[in-house]
Amino acid sequence: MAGETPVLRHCLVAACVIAALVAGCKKSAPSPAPLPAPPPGMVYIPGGQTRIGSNDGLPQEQPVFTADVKPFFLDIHPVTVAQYRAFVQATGHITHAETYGDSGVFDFETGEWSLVKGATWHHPFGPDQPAAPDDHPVTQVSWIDAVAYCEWAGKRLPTEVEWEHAARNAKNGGPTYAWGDSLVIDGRYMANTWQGQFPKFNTAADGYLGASPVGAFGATPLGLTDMGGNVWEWVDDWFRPYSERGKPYEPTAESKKVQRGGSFLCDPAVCHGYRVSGRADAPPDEGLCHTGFRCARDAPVQ
Ligand SMILES: [Ca+2]
Repeated sequence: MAGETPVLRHCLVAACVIAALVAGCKKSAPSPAPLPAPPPGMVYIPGGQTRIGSNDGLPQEQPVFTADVKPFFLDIHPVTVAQYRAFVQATGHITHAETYGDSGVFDFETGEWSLVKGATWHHPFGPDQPAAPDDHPVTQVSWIDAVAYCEWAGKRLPTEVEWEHAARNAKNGGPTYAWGDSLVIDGRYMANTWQGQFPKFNTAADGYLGASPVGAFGATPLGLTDMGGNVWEWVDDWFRPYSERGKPYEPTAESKKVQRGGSFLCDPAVCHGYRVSGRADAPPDEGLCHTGFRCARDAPVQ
């Protein structure tokens, strides 16, 4: 360049080098990896640090703690009667309710629980009551029956932390319910619960006295349904106070497994279990007419 001084030349060279580096950096900047494609019927749940429990909830939901969750896949909805039938037909599995010959049933007339002979996953309220529709969540399955299904399907039960993390939409916080802050949004019930006064007066204003078809309620931002109400869902963990987390635990004959999500029997004045932090517990061999489950599967870490 005519009239160019050494200093100016150096500056121009330096500017060119910097521009090239910037361009190079832009070209080599890694683009976000695509999220793993979920298996059919499942949703990808991102991992991360998550808050578990509620300072406003029941004592068993306290103290609040944080946990690191790896990404995983979770069934969109609870396992259905049709899905469970396929498992039984393929494996010949016999549930605890069938082995015992009776199982726990809630009577909407008397408002009481009792053991009913012949109550099983296909007739959850007893043999003289209607069969469970194929698209309803399977019930009258024990924790062990649920584990057997998940293993057959190449899956596993979610942990309690995973379940709540998914209900919180992997947001490390979030609203009271998996779908938002209110049970009724724009005049529409977001979950199948109890309206009226438990245990004898149920208006069924949400359209259902008992269970409802999966997917009818509670679509969440992550694409899950039924993460509150309809049926309680078994998760993997033994039921323990959160204050005992991390301490050694040896299960006994009295130990119980955790259930999450609440059910169609939840009247918030008595049981507000369909909040994201709600917990219940039951013996691992117990089936009930309002208890089901969904499965999870490990996902690649991004
Ligand atoms: Ca209902």
